[in-house]
Amino acid sequence: MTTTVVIGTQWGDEGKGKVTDLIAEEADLVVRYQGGNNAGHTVVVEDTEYKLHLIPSGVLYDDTKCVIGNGVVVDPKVLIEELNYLAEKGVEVTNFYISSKAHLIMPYHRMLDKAEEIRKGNDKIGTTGKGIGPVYRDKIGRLGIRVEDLLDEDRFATKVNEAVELKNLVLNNVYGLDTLDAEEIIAEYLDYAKQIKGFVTDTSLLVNQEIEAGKNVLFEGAQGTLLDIDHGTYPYVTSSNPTAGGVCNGVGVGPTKINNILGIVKAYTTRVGEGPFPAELTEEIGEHLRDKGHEFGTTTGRPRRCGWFDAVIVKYAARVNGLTSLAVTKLDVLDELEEVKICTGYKYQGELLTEFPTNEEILKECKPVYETLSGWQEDTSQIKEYDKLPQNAKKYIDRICELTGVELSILSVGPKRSETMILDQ
Ligand code: 2SA
Ligand code: GDP
Ligand code: MG
Repeated sequence: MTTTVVIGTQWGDEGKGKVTDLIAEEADLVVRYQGGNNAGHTVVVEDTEYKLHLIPSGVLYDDTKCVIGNGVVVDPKVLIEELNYLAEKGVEVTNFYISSKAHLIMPYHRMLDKAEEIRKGNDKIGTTGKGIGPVYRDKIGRLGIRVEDLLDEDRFATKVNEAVELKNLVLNNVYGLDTLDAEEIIAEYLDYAKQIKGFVTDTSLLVNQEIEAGKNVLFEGAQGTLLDIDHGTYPYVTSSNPTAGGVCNGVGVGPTKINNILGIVKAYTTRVGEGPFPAELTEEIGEHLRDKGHEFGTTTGRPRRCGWFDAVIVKYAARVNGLTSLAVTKLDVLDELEEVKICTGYKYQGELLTEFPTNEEILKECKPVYETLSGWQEDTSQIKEYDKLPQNAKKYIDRICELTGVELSILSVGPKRSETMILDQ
């Protein structure tokens, strides 16, 4: 039995979808534990690209069970659209389970997310507008509506009526928006209920039974460490815990059941949305990374901000997640550069910081301290064995591992399954 967590070590979009799909070949279960359809996980199989938002990236294997844990927030409209999208691509989703305790994204969550961002103006977070902050706020405030409520018509209607009464006051009085009709929402959602009720179960029981039976389980993180509500660059974060600790609460498994924590590391850094980013490159090289790496949001299409590899961040991710190994992705995107830089520390008011600061005001003022390495200027995308990599590419990867204190287990040089090297450990 092995349980592995796939964690984003930066600000998301490290290639978690690709790596999850790749190692899911050996998995019996792939489980999402946080976030919602703000996530965009891209999987490429042969020449077909799949963009997944809610359904775990194990879905492309026939026998793998896919689970949405209680820590995930579910927009049933999006879920049904995703099931239809997969069906159109010839993927039938059958081994699929949704926690009865997962919270539902309601229309007012999406509206409030967008309205709050507009109201914040220049101080906006840069959210995906999917209702993530407002739904988690209701969950913590004990006002949420869960998947299990959807399965009981009367209970659901009562909850929606109560919620809409309150939300309408805010939508109308604070944001000047039109009010919502509770009856319309109830009818719309009860229709979704018919389509998804067959998937709903006690997923904590299911996952624990599978672990007890010696099965291989993969926990697929969404977003990344620096977007974690507790450990990320608050307030420029998402509203869940993508870090490894989030697995236990978001699925209902104990920490003693978790074996490996695989940190997914992009060979450079990207961020989508607002907030501090010390190693950001705003000019030519940043644009080169964005073009060559196709760095545009998988969910929103927004251009991602790009920068050099930041070892301070990934060392921090190694600490807060207890990473056991690294999967470095997108090395091929750096192939053409004459030189590559690694941020090894920050200068803050004349002082050198080598640990990630906890305070946003400090981080905003941090200037990156770089170490420069020679580039390799060779195409790595067709290389299948680590030893065949150009010397300078190996030096770059070795330095990443040295600075972050974690060993490499996977190296990815392209979006496809075949463009990957799995190292002997
Ligand atoms: P939210 O919508 O409340 O979670 O936004 C809060 C912050 O979290 C960031 N965030 C993300 N960052 C990177 N990738 C994400 N998924 C999509 C992708 C994003 C997209 O795969 O490309 O398509 O734009 C993701 N989801 C949330 C977000 O940018 C805010 O900074
Ligand atoms: P996730 O949110 O962490 O799953 O990442 P996304 O799917 O949002 O973004 C990663 C993008 O990089 C996707 O378009 C992947 O197909 C692509 N990708 C993944 N690994 C590699 C790689 O090693 N090289 C290249 N060039 N692209 C990759
Ligand atoms: Mg993504």
